[in-house]
Amino acid sequence: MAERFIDAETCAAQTGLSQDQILQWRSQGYTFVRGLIPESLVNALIDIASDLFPAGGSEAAEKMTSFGSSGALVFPSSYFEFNEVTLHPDLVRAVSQLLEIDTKEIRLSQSDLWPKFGRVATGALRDNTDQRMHVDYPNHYLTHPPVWQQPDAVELILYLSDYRDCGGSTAVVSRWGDEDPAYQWPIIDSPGIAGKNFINDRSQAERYLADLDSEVGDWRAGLYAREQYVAFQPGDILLYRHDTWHRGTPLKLGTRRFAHNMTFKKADSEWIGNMHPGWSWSAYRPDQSMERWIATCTVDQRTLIGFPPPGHGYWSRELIMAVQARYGPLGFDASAYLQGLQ
Ligand SMILES: O=C(O)CCC(=O)C(=O)O
Ligand SMILES: [Fe+2]
Repeated sequence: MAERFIDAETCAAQTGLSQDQILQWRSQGYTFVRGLIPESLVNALIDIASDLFPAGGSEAAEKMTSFGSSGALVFPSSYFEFNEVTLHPDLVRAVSQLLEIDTKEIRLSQSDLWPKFGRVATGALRDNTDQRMHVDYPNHYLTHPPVWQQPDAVELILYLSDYRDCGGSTAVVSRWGDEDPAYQWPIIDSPGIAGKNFINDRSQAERYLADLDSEVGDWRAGLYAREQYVAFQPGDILLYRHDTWHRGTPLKLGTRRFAHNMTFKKADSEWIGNMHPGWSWSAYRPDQSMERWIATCTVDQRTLIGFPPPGHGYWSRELIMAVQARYGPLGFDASAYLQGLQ
């Protein structure tokens, strides 16, 4: 049996993921890395989240019982560092290594930083404390993930806490190859799929599924028997997939864990939905932080959210000048787009 706890492997920011890390993600369904995001940005993000969210054990914390920040800290954010981490070039390069595509072919579809709290489970079917084993594809894909060898997205969790303080490791089930019984198609033996009730709480979900079909119950018990736990420290990143079996586990009582979930997909995978309101909807905010971000971020960062890259057939000189008129007062530099016309 493999070690139950998995330590992050350091990778050099200059070179990105190692061949071993890329291979592990491609064959086993995840890789766990350290050192991709600069420490100063990680610390800035921890400060932002610490100010924004309630303390562990507080009354306000008791009310936050589900996944995500409910829009409180999602892309695009008024916090510069949040956007900077989300579209960090080293992170995006790691995604391009895993998907074997140019960074220009990658789009962001999720960025959500949220607190999970250590408390006694409420007993509700949807309680998020001790999650049922699951795959994430149903609420990202309109369809079903493609064959294992042709992934079209990368999911990741950037941890901003230390598991030695708060517990709450994400558990993953490593894929053992094409014949692995845990990873056969179609992927439907999980709550909320193919007409089954959506139950998040582990014990209630497993009782329900085993009552429906005892073989499925036994098979799922096998998934739990194989789960391994990421021993995360601030800045560590779990890169995984929409078809990787995994789950969130309970935190130590009274503690708080910050996790930042992101998803990057292939630009032409329209069946993978955006998890947040369309990016331009944020231009409705009075603070104009989204426009300022667009105006001053890099050309590559713009491309990651669907802004047409230099050389794209969308652009004409007139159109570039119109966009320049919109964003110029906020610092936009149109030169790369103008050069792309030649
Ligand atoms: O909280 C975690 O560690 C994992 C969360 C998760 O997998 C989910 O909510 O889909
Ligand atoms: Fe998940």
